[in-house]
Amino acid sequence: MKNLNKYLDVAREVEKALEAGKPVVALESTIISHGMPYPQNVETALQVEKIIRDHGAVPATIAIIKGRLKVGISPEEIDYLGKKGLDVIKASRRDVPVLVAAKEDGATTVATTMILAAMAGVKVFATGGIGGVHRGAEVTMDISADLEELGMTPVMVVCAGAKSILDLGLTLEYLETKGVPVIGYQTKMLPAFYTRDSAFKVDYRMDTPKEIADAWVAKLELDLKGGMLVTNPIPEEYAMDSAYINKCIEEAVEEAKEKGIKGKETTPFLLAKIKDITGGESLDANIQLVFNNAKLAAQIACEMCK
Ligand code: PSU
Ligand code: MN
Repeated sequence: MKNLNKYLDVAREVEKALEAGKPVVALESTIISHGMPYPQNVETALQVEKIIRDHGAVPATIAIIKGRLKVGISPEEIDYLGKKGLDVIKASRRDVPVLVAAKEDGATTVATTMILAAMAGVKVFATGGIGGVHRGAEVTMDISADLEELGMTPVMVVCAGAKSILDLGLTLEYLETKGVPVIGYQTKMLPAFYTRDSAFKVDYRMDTPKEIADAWVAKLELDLKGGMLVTNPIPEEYAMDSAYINKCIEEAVEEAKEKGIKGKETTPFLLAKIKDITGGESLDANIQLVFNNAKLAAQIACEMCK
């Protein structure tokens, strides 16, 4: 392996777990600084780590701090990123070398979290929702780097599907092209983040963490490039009414178009707008589905270590 020590800091607890073949679950930091307001972002991030521990795995929240690539940050560092919020640079793959050289902070997206997790040898990662093919991408070409990363980097991502701020049909087509298996946990339908269903089917339904772990280990051992996407529906009691949330999303997408929001601003703009329109109801749903994904990811990571 390349010597990455010059750039990479793996937390002692994470390193020890990896050396001992114990389960580790990666977590992203864009969700902290760009995905939720303070202080709920910090409370959620700390609670997610606790849930992972309660289910027998070691959490590794990933970020770039003063140019260091960090796999496993401290509660103080989580608080720092949460307070600094939108002033932390949202770091996708293309941003990494610049932030490293400039010794800057970066909040890692799904794509970048996968990259750093893979550098450290972490194979399972839990988040809320992934980026995907945006609506109108046939004109704007706005396709999240998350999808490219899933096509090339060997980290499993456990999420609650994708929000319908995206074109879910095109997102699935893209993942198919890139050879990424899309698994539904106890469901045949692709969950749409706030809701348990969408109009689209996943590739495979799997009902236990073990089934998912077995498929993932096979993909890793066969050295097939890329990751796997596990979609876990939001728990019934926290799911939102689909007609209502879809109307809010339409409104947010329309406003982004009017304001000419582009590039890396699009997703954070839409997330914040939806939260405003729903008066915080979407934030509660968001928090609960992340908890739910953390639990499943820990269960899968534990199965892989048996
Ligand atoms: N979708 C969400 N919540 C999020 C994100 C996406 O429901 O917090 C964040 C993730 O970090 C994801 C990133 O990797 O936005 C995707 O941004 P973009 O569409 O610019 O690639
Ligand atoms: Mn984009």
